[in-house]
Amino acid sequence: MPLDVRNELDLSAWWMPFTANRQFKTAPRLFASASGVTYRMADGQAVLDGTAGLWCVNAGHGRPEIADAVHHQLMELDYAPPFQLGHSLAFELAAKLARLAPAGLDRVFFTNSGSESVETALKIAFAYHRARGEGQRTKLVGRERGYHGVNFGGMSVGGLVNNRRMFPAMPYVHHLAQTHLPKRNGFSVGQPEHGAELADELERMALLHGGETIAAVIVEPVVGSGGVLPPPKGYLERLRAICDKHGILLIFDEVITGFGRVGAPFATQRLGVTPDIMTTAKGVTNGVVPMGAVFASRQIHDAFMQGPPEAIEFFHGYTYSGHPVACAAALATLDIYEREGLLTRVLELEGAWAEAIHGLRGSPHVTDIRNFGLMGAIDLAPRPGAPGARGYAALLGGLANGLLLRASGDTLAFSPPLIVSADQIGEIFEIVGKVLKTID
Ligand code: PXG
Repeated sequence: MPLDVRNELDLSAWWMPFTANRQFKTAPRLFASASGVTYRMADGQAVLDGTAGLWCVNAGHGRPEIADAVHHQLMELDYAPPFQLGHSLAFELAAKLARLAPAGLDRVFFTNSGSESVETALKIAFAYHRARGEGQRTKLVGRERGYHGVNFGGMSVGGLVNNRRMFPAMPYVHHLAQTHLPKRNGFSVGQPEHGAELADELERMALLHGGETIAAVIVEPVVGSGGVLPPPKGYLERLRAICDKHGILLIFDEVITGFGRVGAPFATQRLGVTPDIMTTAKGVTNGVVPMGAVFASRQIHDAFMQGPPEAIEFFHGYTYSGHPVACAAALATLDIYEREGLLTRVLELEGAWAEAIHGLRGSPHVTDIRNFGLMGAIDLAPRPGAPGARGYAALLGGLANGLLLRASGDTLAFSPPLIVSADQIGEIFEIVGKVLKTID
């Protein structure tokens, strides 16, 4: 029996995140169950998951192997403190993750979310420089349209105005220009041709502030929340070179792009540019138990390991760092990824993906389309005087037609589970095409 949510549920107490609470509570949209690439809503409607939850359910929903591993772990060892003590699963998982990462990025610090991974990475960067006698490196560089979670460091380096305007940000943070150049790169398939020179702003900042005062630069190798912006060809290479010239650490935030989303374990491998630190979360457990993992280079890690061996090297960590249940979920998830070839499956799908999404060029309201790996975005022209209204109408239209898409302002984003079939990809964009014709 479908649940009559407004009569049977008290909706008032949960202050919902990133949500128009009052609007939502007048017409709540509740998920009831999920399996494979399909959600079922509380009203009984089946909905194709065009977003892998929130870019996280990479192996699809309802995987029994993960459920069994979690249940087993809860009964075996439900919790263990991670400070000055340990348990074997966290070591096993860290070793497995290190083998997936690019050579050299093989030291792993566990967190519980993408936001915590970012804070951890920024703190590693500051503490690394300090350990080497370069404590004057107090500045950070982020980028416009970047999203690095919601805690103070991540918010400060982030570049989405609505996430920043209500709060005081950290000082000494500068931002590179965003890389979306629709006039030069409109409707690019994959990495756009133009814009590598935007990375040279980092050189300008180094000249202005002193390169030796900048601790780190953080970017998403492919921007996710900010609207799926693949890096212009040559851009990340230039950023890497400028960082090397000035001793600045390069951090890739791979919270979305990690774990197969772009056809390789991590985007760094697909794009051929290696950072010094890499942040991950989401797909590490298929989204089913909160967890994040920060990868640091051997060189960075070893710089901490210099003092007396009884000294704690890094005063940082969380009650739930390396939580046994999260580790069990992650190990079962990595097994699925490996067994089903999911970390590279996108290489087979991305041609069909690109063709399907770019097939909507010319549909009503569409001003740009972008894709990379199994990520895609469609920009809609905003309704005059009502930015975001058309995107929201598309979200509702998608749901009514059996598709979950992500609307961020007037940009529609797509990132289905990596088990999606070519037919389902066709279905996703068929529904989007239909919705675009019906919304005004
Ligand atoms: N970095 C990146 C690149 C992310 O995409 C975070 C950090 C923060 O992760 P947590 O686990 O703290 O939420 C993210 C999160 C969207 C959307 O609509 C994307 C995220 C979160 C919420 C919404 O695109 N990504």
